[in-house]
Amino acid sequence: MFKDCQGIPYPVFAKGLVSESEAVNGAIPVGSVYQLKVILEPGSQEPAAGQFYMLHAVRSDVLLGRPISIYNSEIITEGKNSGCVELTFLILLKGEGTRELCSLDKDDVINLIGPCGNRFPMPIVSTDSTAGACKICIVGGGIGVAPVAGFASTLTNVSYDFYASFKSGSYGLENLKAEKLVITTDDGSLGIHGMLPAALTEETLRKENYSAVYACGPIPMLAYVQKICRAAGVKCWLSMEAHMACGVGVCLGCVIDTTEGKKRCCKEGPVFDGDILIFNSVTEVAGIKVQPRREPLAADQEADLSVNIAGVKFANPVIGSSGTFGFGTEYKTLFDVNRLGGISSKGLTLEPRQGNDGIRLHETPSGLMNSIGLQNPGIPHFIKEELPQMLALKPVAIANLSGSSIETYVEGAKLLDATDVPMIELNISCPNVSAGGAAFGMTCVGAESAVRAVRAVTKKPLIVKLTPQSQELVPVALACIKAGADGISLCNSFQGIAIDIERGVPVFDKLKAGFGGPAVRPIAVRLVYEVVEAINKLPEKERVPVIAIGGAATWQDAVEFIMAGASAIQVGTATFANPNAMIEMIDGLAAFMKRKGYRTIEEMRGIIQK
Ligand code: RRO
Repeated sequence: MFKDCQGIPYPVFAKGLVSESEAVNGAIPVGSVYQLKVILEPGSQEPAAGQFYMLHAVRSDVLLGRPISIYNSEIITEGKNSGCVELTFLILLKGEGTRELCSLDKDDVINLIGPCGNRFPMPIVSTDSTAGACKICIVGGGIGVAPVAGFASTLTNVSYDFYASFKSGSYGLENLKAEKLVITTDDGSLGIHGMLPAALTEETLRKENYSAVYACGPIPMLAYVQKICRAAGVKCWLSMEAHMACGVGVCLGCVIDTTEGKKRCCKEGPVFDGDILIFNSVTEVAGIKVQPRREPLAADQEADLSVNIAGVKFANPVIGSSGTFGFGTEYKTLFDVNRLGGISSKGLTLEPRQGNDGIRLHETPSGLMNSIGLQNPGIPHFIKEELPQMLALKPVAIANLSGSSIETYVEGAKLLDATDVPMIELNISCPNVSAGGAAFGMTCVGAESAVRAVRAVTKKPLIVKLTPQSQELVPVALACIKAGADGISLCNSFQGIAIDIERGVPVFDKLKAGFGGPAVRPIAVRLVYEVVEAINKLPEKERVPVIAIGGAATWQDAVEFIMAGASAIQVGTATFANPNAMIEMIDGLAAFMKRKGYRTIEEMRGIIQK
């Protein structure tokens, strides 16, 4: 047993066995909150009320465990697990990590780090009968009910009132022995219609003569509890939540602001003396600035997803990325490709090419390396065989033009110029060829000369696809615009090396290979941001749109790129794993814009730039 001098157990790394996992009754929407019971190994210690565990499924697609508060803990008294600790957690389905935890089945094994953090201080019970009431007040908001309900169930000889606030419905209140249980719901589905202030105010605190308040819930609710407690002169203990990686105080990711400086939620918390917590204004949540609230679009109004790129109208901003979508028809039987905004062809050269020898694909955690080497049927073949099929589809057809020299780029551009293809994407960023490709995109001089030469032979809208490998990416982008680019797409794949450690050789014949997929997304978002930031400084008539490329897989990723300043998003690797990824992206984008009141992509575009 590891405990500190106050008897609070220290965390250990352990395996637990799931004994029960089911959706809780009463939560709305149904299935949004799960109850997970986990049996710890024999000899494990019981946690104290207020502590939490980092929970991580053994087979998991997320990197880190998720901090989940204890709802209940007890020692099993019968059966083969007699003497073992059984923990109960209530888990709100929020993202991938919690979805995994909620999908666990009985007898699944789970990794736990815990119990973590401090505990709720026990109320002081007065033995002096003349001292008056010492009833405490317990407040839970949403999933924050779990730790405070867990705390309430450990109280003996202490009377308490319990205030529970939910958006809709209620859960987690079954074991309470409150003198008074007050429920509020935002939608009026249960109890008092409204939020916590509809039931608990400074006056209530005074009238009920509470000796202390214990609360856990959303930040605005805790800020309110702090405010009324201060006004009424009542002590409050607030259980806080923060993003964390380790749970044991080393990652320093979960700090929150207090009058005594930054404190770690996992170590000095999660329960804090309410007096020391600093809550910021309504334009911030947990220290993070937020955009002013927007009204959703009317029920009968849909967001307009269409975008105009270099004079070409796209029905929506989602484009199948070059090299991952062939010529548009290959995916036709897998999903409705006509719903896409655009399709960029495989990189094309004047002459047909066989591409590279050896291994061409290599998967990494969250990424895909490739060394295809510009295999393509050649532009004349493309024009005769593939382009007509691309043009017959609804999405805007984009011809991705590559070459090994200025001359071959120019000859290819001339051929494409004579077709009906509505847009050319000039690829000066292929990482996998010995001549041309990324060599042009690395420097301003190289990029400018390629763009100028191609611009001279075609009036078609010209998007230039850049490499993230350039040390001067922003100047390269500006040089392309100066030379006549109508838009920029970035970024092509990053360069990486993979090694076959058993054979002691590089995985790829050409040693280096292109690297893309979700792993690169945050870097791509930064590069898009920086290029858009530079473009925004140009005179208005010289500004061009930016198409983001780099690991986008979900609608949330698309929103992120648009908020960084992109006008559209190309999706590559994600389609291989989930052919529906782009459809889900379009639908999710529309739903998000409706919910957030964005009528057009332009209204949302670049909002973090402003
Ligand atoms: O064919 C390729 O190896 C390739 C190309 Br053309 C490109 O532009 N980007 C990439 O990652 N691979």
